[in-house]
Amino acid sequence: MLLGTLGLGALGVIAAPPLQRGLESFLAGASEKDPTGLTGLLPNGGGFRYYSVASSVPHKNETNYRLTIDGLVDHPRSYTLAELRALPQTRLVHDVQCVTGWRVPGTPFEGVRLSRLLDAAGVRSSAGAIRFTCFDGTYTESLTLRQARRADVLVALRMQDKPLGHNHGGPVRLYVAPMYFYKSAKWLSGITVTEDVRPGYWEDRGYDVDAWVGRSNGRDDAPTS
Ligand SMILES: Nc1nc2c(c(=O)[nH]1)N[C@H]1C(S)=C(S)[C@@H](COP(=O)(O)O)O[C@H]1N2
Ligand SMILES: [Mo]
Repeated sequence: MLLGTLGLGALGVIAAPPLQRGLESFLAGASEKDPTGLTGLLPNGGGFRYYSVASSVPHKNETNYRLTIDGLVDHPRSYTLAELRALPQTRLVHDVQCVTGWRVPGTPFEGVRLSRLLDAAGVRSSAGAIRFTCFDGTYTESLTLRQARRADVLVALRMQDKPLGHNHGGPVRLYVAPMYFYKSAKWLSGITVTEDVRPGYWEDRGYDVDAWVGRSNGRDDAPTS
């Protein structure tokens, strides 16, 4: 059953060394692992762990990066990096919290409010959710439309007051401040407005679709609905 849900990216992960450990942790319950073995080796990790469910991810920059907004909108379009940079930027500082336990306090993220892009696209009344896709070709995420319109949800271009580097999902990642970090899809390339929530990559593997970080983390402004 579990193996039946394996995507190509996950196969890449368990095929990567150390194969035995990766396979064991996967079979132990589809938990996150260190797919590359790079954790702890990355300089300036600053408490972050590198995660990618895809074994290799293309690099994108000013010339070839595009973010597409489509689905249940009146004005589907795509943005270049320069176009995103030209929009008003919002800077937020919160703790980053991975659901596996590691945490990076007080991390600045900066970018365009997702609500601004949705308003510009003209979301249709039949819409209820957003599906996010990534140029790693594998990872997906989801939010309800109500969650997506929160002021603390960004299409992030900067982290720690620097342009978002490739390892952290640059040039553009989703940043969902009030939720566990798996909601913050790296290498963001598509925002599709849908009728209903379609669970994302880890959510298909057992993670909560509503991933509010608990009160123990000091952020208790999450609605309980
Ligand atoms: N595209 C993509 N986004 C992703 C992931 C991933 O594997 N692929 N992992 C998620 C998880 S579980 C975490 S904890 C963070 C890790 O972000 P970092 O690599 O910048 O530390 O990215 C999230 N977004
Ligand atoms: Mo995570």
